[in-house]
Amino acid sequence: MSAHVHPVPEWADSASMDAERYAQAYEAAKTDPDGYWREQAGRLDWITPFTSVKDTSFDEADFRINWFADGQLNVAANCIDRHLETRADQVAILWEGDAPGTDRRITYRELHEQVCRLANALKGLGVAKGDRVTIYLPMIPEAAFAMLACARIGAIHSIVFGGFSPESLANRIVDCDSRIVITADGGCRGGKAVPLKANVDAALDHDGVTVDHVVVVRHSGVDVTMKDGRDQWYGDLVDAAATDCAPVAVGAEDPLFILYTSGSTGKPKGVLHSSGGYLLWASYTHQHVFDYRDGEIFWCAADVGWVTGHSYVVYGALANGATTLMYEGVPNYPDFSRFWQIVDKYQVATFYAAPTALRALMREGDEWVKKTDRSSLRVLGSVGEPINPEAWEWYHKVVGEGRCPIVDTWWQTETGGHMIAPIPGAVALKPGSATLPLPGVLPQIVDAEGKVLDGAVEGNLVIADSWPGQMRTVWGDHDRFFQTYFTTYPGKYFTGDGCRRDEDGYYWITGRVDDVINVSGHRMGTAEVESALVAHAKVAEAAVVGMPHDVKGQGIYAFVTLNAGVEEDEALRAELVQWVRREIGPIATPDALQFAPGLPKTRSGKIMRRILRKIAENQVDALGDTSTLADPAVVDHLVANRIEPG
Ligand code: 6R9
Repeated sequence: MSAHVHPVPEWADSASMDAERYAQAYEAAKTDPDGYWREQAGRLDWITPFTSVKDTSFDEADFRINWFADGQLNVAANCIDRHLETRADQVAILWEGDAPGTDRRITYRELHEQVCRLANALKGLGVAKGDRVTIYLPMIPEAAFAMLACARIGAIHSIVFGGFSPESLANRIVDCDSRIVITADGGCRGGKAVPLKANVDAALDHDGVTVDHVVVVRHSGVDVTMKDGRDQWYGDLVDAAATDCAPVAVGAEDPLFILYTSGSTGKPKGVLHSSGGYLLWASYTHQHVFDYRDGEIFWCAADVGWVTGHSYVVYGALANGATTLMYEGVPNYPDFSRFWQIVDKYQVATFYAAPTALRALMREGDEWVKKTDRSSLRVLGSVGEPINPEAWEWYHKVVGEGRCPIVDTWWQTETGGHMIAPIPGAVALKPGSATLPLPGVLPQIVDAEGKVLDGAVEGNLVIADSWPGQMRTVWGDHDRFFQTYFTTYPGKYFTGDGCRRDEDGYYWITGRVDDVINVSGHRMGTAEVESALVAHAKVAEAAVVGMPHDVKGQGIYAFVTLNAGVEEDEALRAELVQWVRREIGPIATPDALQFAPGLPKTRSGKIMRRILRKIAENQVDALGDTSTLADPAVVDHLVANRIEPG
């Protein structure tokens, strides 16, 4: 592989880690994890100091994951209170609204007051330590207030991305049995209204939802119906609440949040993160991977509905006393310069986004970028999916003018924070590679049988030992946690990703090896889309696969078998596409939907997705062996009726 190598930047000697310190830290974390993480945990304020550090095992017989287990802390106090002495008047959150010219600035002092008021209001509604609070908000400061208010009183938040449907929201409310939802009247994205409160109302009509309180932020100004005794305005509640609320001491292993994510089978899993280990990981990685420097403006463009927003818009950034920028809107509204205008407006130093957004902007041409200044930028980040070298080079040359290192960060909802990523002062870059593991991360590449492969090889990516930011369980189903991640390769955490390691030891993520697809950086289980399709009265069976997509990375291709007697036509095709959109949310909208009188199945009835993937990719010459199919003729029909994705 002769990838162009970009050397470490000239400012490496003033960076938070240079090559030598990185090598030392990596070695220390590997040989003496207790000593290394005991020292690193000093970046947090502890109410009760811990004595035990790492107490973990991935083996079935004594499976356990505990970090700093006898220590106590409060996450909100770490993100706010401890900064008040030195930075009360520093801006904690810069907010830029969807419409240019709408903005807010919240200092650490104001953040403290807002979070205390809401924490008191939640207590007044009966929320206690360990209770689950569902948050369904747009990208507004109240989302951060709500997260931190929960953390302050030891409640567990569960954020549901505002693009999810009432059905998806209801499922997530029921799964973690939350009795309270914090939402807004509506959101605004690209000048379009998002009916959040109406979606909540619809979700609460679903069976099994037992929500007592809905707290509604007045934001977009749309009309909403407020149900007496259940719904209350956020503004009224916090206005009436006291401005001081003592942070409760929580155990390091007590849960901080649940975040639902898609897997290869079944319903989305409630990924549960800890308070101590998670916050340490978010803070440590934010510091080193972005080479964050005091006083700089940090912008992570992800929504707080995803893990990237949790760890880098809120927890990592605020734990480090940063000024974090929250942007409500989209990259292309009112035009394709918007991101870079915001960079100039706030003099952003670090910009962190998903490749899908970069590819969408790249194809509009360089002028939109070049007419802005961007001289404040120092580090650029990428997350969520593999970044193709072409987009990488564009990001580097055009957006960063060759000046800013690109940190391509590989990690997952499950990992809590960055895992494989270049520390900018320490590691030379290769476009398309997430480069090297962070201290404390022990990646291995294994073959299908689990044999560890050495040297330059390709296989499946596993992590051999625990790190502090690791998820602790699947909410309500610890066995599913163990089964999903620790049984494919016993004794190791299986990531679900394929990976190549080159001759320099650099890691190149090749994408998911399970039935998870990655659409615009959003994870989707093909099984989820299939179950939405078969829930339609006219559908007998469905098989969904990913296919390459220029902008989204992967698109969704659905094969649908209709019930006997149902006519195939364009109206039904459009109806089914809309149906999925309504059932799950716009991010799950199929890019192509092909009617399939039969699906390619083995004699034992297993759908051969390998063949469907080839058809979706239009690689019909490479279908491979079809002789084991129960009825090889179905393949010819599918090939002849392939849909060109629109
Ligand atoms: C943070 C986040 C996780 C999956 C992961 C992988 C893909 C994320 C990547 C990347 C290549 C990167 N992924 N970052 N692939 N290079 N830098 O995205 O979490 O939504 O849980 O997705 O995303 O396939 O397994 P999540």
